[in-house]
Amino acid sequence: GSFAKMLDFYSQFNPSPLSIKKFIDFGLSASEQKSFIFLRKELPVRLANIMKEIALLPENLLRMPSVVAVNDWYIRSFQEIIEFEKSDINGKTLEHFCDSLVKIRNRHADVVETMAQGVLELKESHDVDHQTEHSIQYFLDRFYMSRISIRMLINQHTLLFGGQLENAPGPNRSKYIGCIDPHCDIVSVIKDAYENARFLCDQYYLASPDLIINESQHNEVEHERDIRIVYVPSHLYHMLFELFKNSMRAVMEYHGSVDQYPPITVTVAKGKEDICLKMSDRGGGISRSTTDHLFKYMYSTAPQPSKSDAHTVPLAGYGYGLPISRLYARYFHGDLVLLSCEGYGTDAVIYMKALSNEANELLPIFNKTTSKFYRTVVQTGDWSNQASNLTSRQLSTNI
Ligand code: W6P
Repeated sequence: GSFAKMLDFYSQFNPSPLSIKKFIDFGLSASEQKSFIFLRKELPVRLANIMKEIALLPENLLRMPSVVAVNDWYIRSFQEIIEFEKSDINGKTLEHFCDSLVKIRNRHADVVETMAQGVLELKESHDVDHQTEHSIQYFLDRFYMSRISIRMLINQHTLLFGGQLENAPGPNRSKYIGCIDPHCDIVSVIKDAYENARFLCDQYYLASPDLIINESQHNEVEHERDIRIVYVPSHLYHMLFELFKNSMRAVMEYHGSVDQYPPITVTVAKGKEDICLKMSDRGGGISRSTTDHLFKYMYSTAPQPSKSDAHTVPLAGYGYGLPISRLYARYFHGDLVLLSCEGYGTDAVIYMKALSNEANELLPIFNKTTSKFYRTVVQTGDWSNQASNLTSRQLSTNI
């Protein structure tokens, strides 16, 4: 059928969210053939759902060259996958499918930066009103979440069946199921992210704050030493690395040249429902009004310092790091929140589901009501938002 018809067809289906437990069960028992049959439907469904939503973007954003490029990548990838719709299933098809997935993953490698560029192009050529900004925020959260989920599916299939070391017998056999570690040691991911952020920090500031890790003493559930979780270590690393960079920069900038910098403390706690990581810095904090902005794409979008600039800050700006990190947390029904005390420091908390069967993918669904969000005007306030002209004395006299 024609491209538009296929897009319409697949966009009518809702994506099927999988839990981490389902990913594991699937990875342990399913055949490559079964995975192929699932993905040749599920990938076009997820692609079509988000492509329909791209089409709802404000026209002037859709016309930006970077957004046109991203849209073209999606069209090409969608077409490549639906080629397999009626394929006979044999060894050759399965191999070709794996190759196509790898090609698609590479094609979409720079989507985040390219979309950010598109938003910049819009900002530089148009006045962006409140409503447009709101739509873009709503869209990018859904768009990037969709991308995270599609890459998760592609990674699972190619790692499980792509014939790498992963599946080798003997000592090279990984304990991972695709990109999931069924016994992810949280503290080692924290140390890894810390060391890599510290390397950048030392390079730029010639010093760095120490790290203190508190593993919750009241390990409610098991009484083992290390807190472990069934999770995607690369997602956790991504969030922690981003938070460490922010905390280190804050500490170094706030304390100037001193002998001792206050350490960054990470508390790890495991409860019945949640695993929480709280990272606390004494970097002077940020105002409440700034905190609200740190997850906004439009606020974070600033021209990148040129790569040739020798003074480029290695712990570079907020960029899209925080909003994307929060999406990683939310992807499996966790969250990432910031709580800052201006004049003192900042706490960042990562929540994760402790139970792998509760860690379900959180996926954007396209339907008739979705388009309303792109047209509806931002709710007008029904709370006062500035000081009244009347003083409290006048008020009390009036009463
Ligand atoms: C700050 C600002 C910030 C953002 C994210 C994480 C930690 C911190 N610390 O001062």
